Amino acid sequence: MSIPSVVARRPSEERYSSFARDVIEGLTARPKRLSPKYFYDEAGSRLFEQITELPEYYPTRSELAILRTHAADMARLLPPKTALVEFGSGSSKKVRLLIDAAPAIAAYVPVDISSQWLTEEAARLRRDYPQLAVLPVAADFTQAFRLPRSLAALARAGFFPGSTIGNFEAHQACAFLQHAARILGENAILIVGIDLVKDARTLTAAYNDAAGVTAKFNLNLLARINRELGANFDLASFCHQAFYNRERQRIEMHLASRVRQRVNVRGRMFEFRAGETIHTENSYKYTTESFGALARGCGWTTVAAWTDADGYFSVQALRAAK
Ligand code: SAH
Ligand code: AVI
Repeated sequence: MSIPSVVARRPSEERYSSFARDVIEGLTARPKRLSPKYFYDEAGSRLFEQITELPEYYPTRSELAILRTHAADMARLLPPKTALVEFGSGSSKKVRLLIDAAPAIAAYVPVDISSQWLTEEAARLRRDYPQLAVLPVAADFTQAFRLPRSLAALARAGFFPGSTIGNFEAHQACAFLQHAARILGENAILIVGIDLVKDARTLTAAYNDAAGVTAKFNLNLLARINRELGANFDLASFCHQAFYNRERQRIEMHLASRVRQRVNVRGRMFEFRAGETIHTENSYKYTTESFGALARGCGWTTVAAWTDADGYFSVQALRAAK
């Protein structure tokens, strides 16, 4: 069986220009905004990995605890000879718990926008699981992308951990769930990680760590715009802000301009008032019920839901409607 190692990689020039277009559009908007998908160049992926190990950032530890306890229950939901597609695979650490528990997983398809990081992590996984077909796809999972042809004979299931779905607005989460149903097919299982609503102190601390790693992660977005688009953001004159918006049940991350200033991006000048922010990320928090209702409205039924001992995080198995 010949297996392409990476499929559907878009030409770098195309990726570059959509990045430039989105940055210019976002900095022109009022309020200014940038998409969190652009956090993840290689430096951003490395910083995210550091975040997952911070004492304040509970989501990774909570989700890993759920997976450790319930991976066998999740494995029972998968049909024999399954290709598991992970959306936003990052370091592919969590999936190892599923692979270890589920002999049904014959192929693993990590999909990630951070292409270099993806290639390195896929190589590591291949070394550790020589029997498993590891077929990375470098793509934006919100857009159409092709799966490797060699999956044709396998059943499909999805894995979307990390509460990455929380970085979408509700309508985007719904569009993603419908898109995933088309990719995975009728009756498929999708295992999703959801960060739960909890006290504001715990939430706020998770995005304002004492070591300043989340601040670096946020500011790396400006560093990336400087690197890739030749912009002249002065990183020292912006600061990280993260707070819980209780009404909307989301953490908001912003980059606030410390002073009045002008920034040049590809020959265009963008003005900032002192205190003006660029909104860089929302991280929505759900209840088990509110996420179940969202999924139901978008073509999926909850078949099982697990939480950790603190009730901080939930992993849910959804089934695509026929
Ligand atoms: N699944 C891992 C990583 C979560 S971090 C975990 O649970 O720890 C979010 C991951 O999604 C990053 O690796 C990032 O590169 C990827 N990502 C974010 N937006 C994306 C998009 N639009 N398309 C593809 N990958 C994306
Ligand atoms: C990937 N995503 C779910 C993380 C989150 O918690 O929203 C990204 C992150 N942003 C700041 N810290 C972590």
